[in-house]
Amino acid sequence: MTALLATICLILIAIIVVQIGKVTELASKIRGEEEVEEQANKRHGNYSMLFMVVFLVATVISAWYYKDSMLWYGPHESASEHGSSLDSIFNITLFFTGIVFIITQILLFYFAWKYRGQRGRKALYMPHDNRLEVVWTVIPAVVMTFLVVGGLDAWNEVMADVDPNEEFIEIEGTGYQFAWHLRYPGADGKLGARDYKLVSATNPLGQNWTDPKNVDDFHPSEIYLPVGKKVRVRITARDVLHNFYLPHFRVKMDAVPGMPTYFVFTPKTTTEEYRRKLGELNLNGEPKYPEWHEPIDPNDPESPKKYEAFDFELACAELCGKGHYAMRRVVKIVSEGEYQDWLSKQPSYYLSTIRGTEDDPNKDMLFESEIRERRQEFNDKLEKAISAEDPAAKTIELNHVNFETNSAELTKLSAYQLDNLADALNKYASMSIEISGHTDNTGEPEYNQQLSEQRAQKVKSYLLGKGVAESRLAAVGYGATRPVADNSTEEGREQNRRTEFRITAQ
Ligand SMILES: [Cu+2]
Repeated sequence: MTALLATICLILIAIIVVQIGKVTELASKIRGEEEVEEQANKRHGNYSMLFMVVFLVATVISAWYYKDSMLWYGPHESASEHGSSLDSIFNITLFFTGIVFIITQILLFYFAWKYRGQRGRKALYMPHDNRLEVVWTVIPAVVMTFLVVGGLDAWNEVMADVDPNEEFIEIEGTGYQFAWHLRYPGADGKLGARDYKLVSATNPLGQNWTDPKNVDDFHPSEIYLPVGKKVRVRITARDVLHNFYLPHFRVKMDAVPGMPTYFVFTPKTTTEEYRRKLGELNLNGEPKYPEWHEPIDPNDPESPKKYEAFDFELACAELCGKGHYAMRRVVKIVSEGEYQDWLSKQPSYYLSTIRGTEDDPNKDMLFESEIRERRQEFNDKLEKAISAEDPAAKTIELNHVNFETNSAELTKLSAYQLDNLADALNKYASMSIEISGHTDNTGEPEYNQQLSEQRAQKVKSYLLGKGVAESRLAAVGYGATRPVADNSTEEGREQNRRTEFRITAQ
């Protein structure tokens, strides 16, 4: 029905237009063509002047109205050092192009009005004018040179790589469909080597675990950075083209598979400072940016205000596939103290996920730091046992002493803890110990008894080899008779298979 009415309306409008045309034609025949045409020209000229005024006023008003939504104004000020020089390039360019825009629009409409068709006026044919050519070539050339040189200067500042001798933080962002994998260098400050051939389910970045620089690298879910420190971001991609975009820091760089790119920037505003700025009040006590004072959930007026919940963010600025929108990560800019605090809580990816598993190429060795940690741990336990009054507290489990399956052969890495024990026995010359072997309850009791004895003996011989007197060492096998945990679970059985020693004299 509506469609029918609309069609009828359109037909009627068409008929009216045709009729008006016919009336005008008849009227011009009565009054004479020329006069009518001149009047029409004058009317059209006036309309175009009116259009110009409305159009320019609307342009200026809308630019003013939306200025706070633009990246380099008001609430969207740059939060990085180089960002401010990019913003001023934008402003200068907008200033000059704005002037040219307004002047040319005014002239365009003014000339169209002034030189509208009039009786007796003839067009002036001017094939060439050197002076005019020079004017409109030289002025734009000078302005363009000025803008381009200023732009180049900003570009060089933004794109300058770090000097290897200066202090900076290097982090890495790897884009894949559809997320960012972030990597930090850990305590050594250096990112470890990668090889795409090593990429697997457990090694998403293809880190080479034999490179010691990889040992402390960690993979956070958010970007944390201290304010005022130079940051170099290494940017790569694992599948298709992505784009590493930090809008508030004016950082934007393609992430290209097979070709690492980089960007250097220095954050100058912390997240907290930026939130405060967005929530600022003006002199009358009213919000300076009212849109930032709205609740984040429009249906819940009690929810936090937008400025309170604000976070810097990392996005992908390449249309990389249908899950592209999901490539968001929160960026937090904090004080140096908060940053160090956060750093100290980040677990190394290798040590927490790879170390000791099938994928660990370093299974058969200990890192210096691990040797130190284990020694410290052993000595602490020993001191505690020595000073304990309770006889039950005089027993220490040798938790890093292990044997090959169903055998009394010590594993290679057991030597480290046994050496700690030998050192302790040499240090406390009057100390005697009883070494005891324990098994779980699977298998025949006789076999377990025998195996536990052999294992205790093996530890004893090791210590004898380190120069400890035989009179200070006893070796006993207890089989499965002294469990410390439930033998019905695999976890419990693992705890029951153990080697201990008890201080019998000190
Ligand atoms: Cu992407």
